Amino acid sequence: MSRLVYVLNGPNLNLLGKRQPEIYGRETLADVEADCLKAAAALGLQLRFHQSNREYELIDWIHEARETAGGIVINPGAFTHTSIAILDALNAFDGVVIEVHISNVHKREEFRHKSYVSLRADGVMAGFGTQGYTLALQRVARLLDQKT
Ligand code: CA2
Repeated sequence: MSRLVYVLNGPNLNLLGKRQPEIYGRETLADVEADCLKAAAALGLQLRFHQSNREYELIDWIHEARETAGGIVINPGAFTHTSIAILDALNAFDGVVIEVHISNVHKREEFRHKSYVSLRADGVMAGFGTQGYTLALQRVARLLDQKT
């Protein structure tokens, strides 16, 4: 299976490190991308890293991944709790899917406890801060190794 992994980020994650550091930490999304690129190189993975505030763009990247990638790491932001369309797109993807949340959504408001994406995800990281992304990449690499 392909060792290309898409790391997808949903709405408002472009504000990472710029507001609400008490919840999301001080690292910016550019810092997260740099961490992911470093981790991917060490794990023998190739990476495509994207963020969008638009649901359809996330869906288009998931469709693109269907053709080329072995894994998707996705922090869908608030779409986690609302988007059946993103769930449907992920259900059409055959590779590994890991869902990431920087904060521990289970410690927060009730509406954040429900995730449509978890119905498809092979694993879920929540509350590990931005480190959750590189931990998710480790898991993708392990699962891809097991498939070879
Ligand atoms: O904990 C996470 O990673 C979330 O996916 C983040 C989403 C939230 O809606 C989910 O319930 C949990 C929100 C992303 C907003 O990101 C910001 C970052 C910095 C400042 C403001 C927003």
